[in-house]
Amino acid sequence: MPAQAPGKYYGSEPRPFPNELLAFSWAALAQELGVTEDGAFNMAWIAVDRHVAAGRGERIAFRFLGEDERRSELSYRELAQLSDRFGNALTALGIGRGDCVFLLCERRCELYVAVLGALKIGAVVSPLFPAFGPEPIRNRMAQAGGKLLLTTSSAYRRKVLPIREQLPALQHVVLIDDLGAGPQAATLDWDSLLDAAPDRPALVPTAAADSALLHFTSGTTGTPKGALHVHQAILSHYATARQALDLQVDDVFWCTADPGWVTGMSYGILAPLAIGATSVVDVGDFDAVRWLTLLEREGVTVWYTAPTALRLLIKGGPGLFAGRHFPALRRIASVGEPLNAEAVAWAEASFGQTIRDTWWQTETGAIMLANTQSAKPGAMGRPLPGVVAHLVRRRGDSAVDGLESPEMLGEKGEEAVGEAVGELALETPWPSLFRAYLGQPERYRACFAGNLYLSGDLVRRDADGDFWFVGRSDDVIKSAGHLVGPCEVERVLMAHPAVAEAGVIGKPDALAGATIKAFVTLKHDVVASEALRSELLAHARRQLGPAVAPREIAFAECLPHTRSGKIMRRLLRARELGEPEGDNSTLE
Ligand code: 6R9
Repeated sequence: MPAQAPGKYYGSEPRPFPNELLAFSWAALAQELGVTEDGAFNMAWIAVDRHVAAGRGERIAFRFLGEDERRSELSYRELAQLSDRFGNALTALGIGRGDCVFLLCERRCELYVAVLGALKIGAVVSPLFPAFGPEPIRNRMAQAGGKLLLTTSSAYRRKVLPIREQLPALQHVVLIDDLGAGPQAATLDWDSLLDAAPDRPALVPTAAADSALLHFTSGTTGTPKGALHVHQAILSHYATARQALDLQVDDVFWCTADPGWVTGMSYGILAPLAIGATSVVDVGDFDAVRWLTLLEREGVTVWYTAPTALRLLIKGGPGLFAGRHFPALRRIASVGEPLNAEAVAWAEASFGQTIRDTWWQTETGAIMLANTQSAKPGAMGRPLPGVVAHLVRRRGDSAVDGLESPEMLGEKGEEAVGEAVGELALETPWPSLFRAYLGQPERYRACFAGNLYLSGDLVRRDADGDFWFVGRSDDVIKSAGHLVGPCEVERVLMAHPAVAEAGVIGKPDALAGATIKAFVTLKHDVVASEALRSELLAHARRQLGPAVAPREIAFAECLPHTRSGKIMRRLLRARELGEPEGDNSTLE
């Protein structure tokens, strides 16, 4: 094992980053992106108009793929012009700096134009998952006092009309497809709105620290939290897309996330635009054959996706890959949940490419840890340049008290090295760090201790300096005195050839405090049986030892996931214990 070089957060061997990335600074990056000294800073200008000004306007920004194989392309110049028009239309409607614009529609051209147009005039953009029903829409729009909503006529009729009276701040509803349904009272039509708008530049001078994006995220308890991000976050999107995804101007990039999830905004829209790459946008949801066809036919070079999708592809069996080739694909990255080592091995066999894990949160706004050159299957990687990560233990027993000076684990002086398990904490600030939970200042304050942001994730750092996911601190199980991270158990179960996916919970137990129960789904050609159950129990016991191995294993057809692909252990637990299911607004 190589010795740790003093003062390095990355370890010394192998060097995960080329020298020019290690030497990077936020100030130099801002300069590279054309940020001037006059204090004006607009992420949409950096993402789009900057390329037009530099003579790159004819490059393709987005290639949209419709349900019916229809394709359309939008150049940087067209995106700049359309977003100007939408921005000017918003201004004409009285929407301005700091006003909140909500988006509720599938991944189609108008959504992308609207995001950039609203950002240009300093409005705050909040994208909702298109599959949300009325209640999650109402909750989020009411919290933020949304003034304008962009949606489709069918979503409007089914989901928004029933709650519109409960949204007193909502002044305008813009429908992007007034077709068929006929005009609806008290709504505006996208085409007429854009036709009437002047096509001069819509830029309103915004500043780096002005609010730009609002992403709702669910906690274990309480209402969804609206994490607010500012214009300069795009510095993080740009830097991390290069560092962690190796995204370059010539790439054909496919980020499979919907903009309703932070990944679909930071990396589905802003990062590839800032870089000047071409993004493929697929309107459809996951479909194994469609996805593989898309990767192959569109010549995707960099693919950013999530473990659940990868596991669904694995479940589809090797036959899916017959006769397919992916010569263009040079990078696969994953985010959102633990990436098991088997999925990495499968990708190496199926695509001839490893999968590089990345770790981040709605709150961090951009990737913080990533497997770059030194990909260790199953590990999340190491802090990116500009990110300083520590492992801490909160003092006091409570999850939110005792934050004043958390104990640093495995530290020697300034160095954050050495093997340890603790809560992942990041030194603040960085450009895409969230600036508020809208209207919930105490919950925001509870995320910080001194200059550290506390992530709420338990993580193990190994002797090489690689980070491994252990679990959300709130999902952690205390069984017979042992702290068990559900993810460690799930990882072992998924290493068994019969298992596609596993979700692990603690079941209250008078003796042990909690016992460990696992729910597993099986691969496509595997049949559940008592013999298999015993085999899995034995396998887990062998790998994990009796203190950590599940006592019970149940076979399931599927596991509950959030729309961003995370297993909802909280829901598995509630269903197991017959408790109320709580806030299910993000359930897929
Ligand atoms: C981008 C995003 C954040 C939570 C995070 C952690 C989990 C994210 C992960 C991962 C294991 C990874 N998570 N990346 N767990 N391995 N590579 O996912 O944001 O929806 O806010 O979720 O997701 O628990 O704390 P968000």
